[in-house]
Amino acid sequence: MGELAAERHVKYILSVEKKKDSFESVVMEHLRLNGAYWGLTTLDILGKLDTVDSDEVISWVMQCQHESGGFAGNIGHDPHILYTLSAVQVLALFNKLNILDFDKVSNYITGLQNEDGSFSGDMWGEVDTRFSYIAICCLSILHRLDMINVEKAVNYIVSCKNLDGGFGCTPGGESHAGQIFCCVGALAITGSLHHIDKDRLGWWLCERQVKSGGLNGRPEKLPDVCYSWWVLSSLIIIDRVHWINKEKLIKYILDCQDLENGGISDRPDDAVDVYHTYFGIAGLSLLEYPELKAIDPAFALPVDIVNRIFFNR
Ligand code: GRG
Repeated sequence: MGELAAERHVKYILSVEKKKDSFESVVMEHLRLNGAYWGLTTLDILGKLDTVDSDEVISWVMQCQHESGGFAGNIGHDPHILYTLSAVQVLALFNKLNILDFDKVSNYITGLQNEDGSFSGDMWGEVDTRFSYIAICCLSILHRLDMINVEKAVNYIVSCKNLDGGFGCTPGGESHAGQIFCCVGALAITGSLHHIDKDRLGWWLCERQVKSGGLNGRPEKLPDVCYSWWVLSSLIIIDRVHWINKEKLIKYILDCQDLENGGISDRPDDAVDVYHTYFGIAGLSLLEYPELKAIDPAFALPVDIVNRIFFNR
């Protein structure tokens, strides 16, 4: 089996940040804060976060904050709950949460909870269990979970559970591994895992492994490296990770590396990007691949950062 080309991946991540006119940078312009979270967390898992200028990053992150308290994907764009979590995660990586006005950010998130317990992503109202996870994760990091109606939030997530044991975007929505991560993560953070039928969900999740060793996100779909995160983190949280073949998955992720220029793609020989590089390396960390920092499956941040947030205030 090949090895993880860690140094090349570090170079790749740093090069994307520098090439602001590249295709990848241009298409990522409006969601740059998500990209920053993916890239910087990858560097931290690889033990190389100190290769970036933290002051520069932090000053840019703070310029993405809107007067409502929410963060936009880039300077001058509209705020959204998606980028608000990324901003909080990036500041947490650099141990700089203290520069945030916790109440202001939390008020923005609290204002997005709907009467039925669900969350909208922004003022335009789209509802999705992704936003429930983000609200719960973000408020928990800010120690402000008590500002929302947690019971209603949990009941809404449970109403998105399907007969196959999985979860969808909204009630009745098809089970999808990405939404399952969001629902399982949110239930873990709120201490509500008893709502999950672990054997039934574990069975559905382990059936995501295909012949090549890679994982897909739902039946009959192609494998994609990013599901190494969405599926594995869920399996770990419900204590069923031993139901998949770890060796084969490690091999699949390593086969998706660009060994010349660094970076990881969705499938072998496809073009690499920061998103798949992050979820490939985060997946390897969940698989306890050597020399990688451990990552927390519910908060999607390195375990040492999560410990600093919750035990070292
Ligand atoms: C902090 C890690 C972290 C996440 C924040 C945004 C979010 C919360 C979670 C997103 C979860 C999600 C829905 C992931 C799936 C993304 C994806 C690859 C969607 C592709 O869907 P299709 O239908 O692909 O294009 P398939 O693989 O089903 O063919």
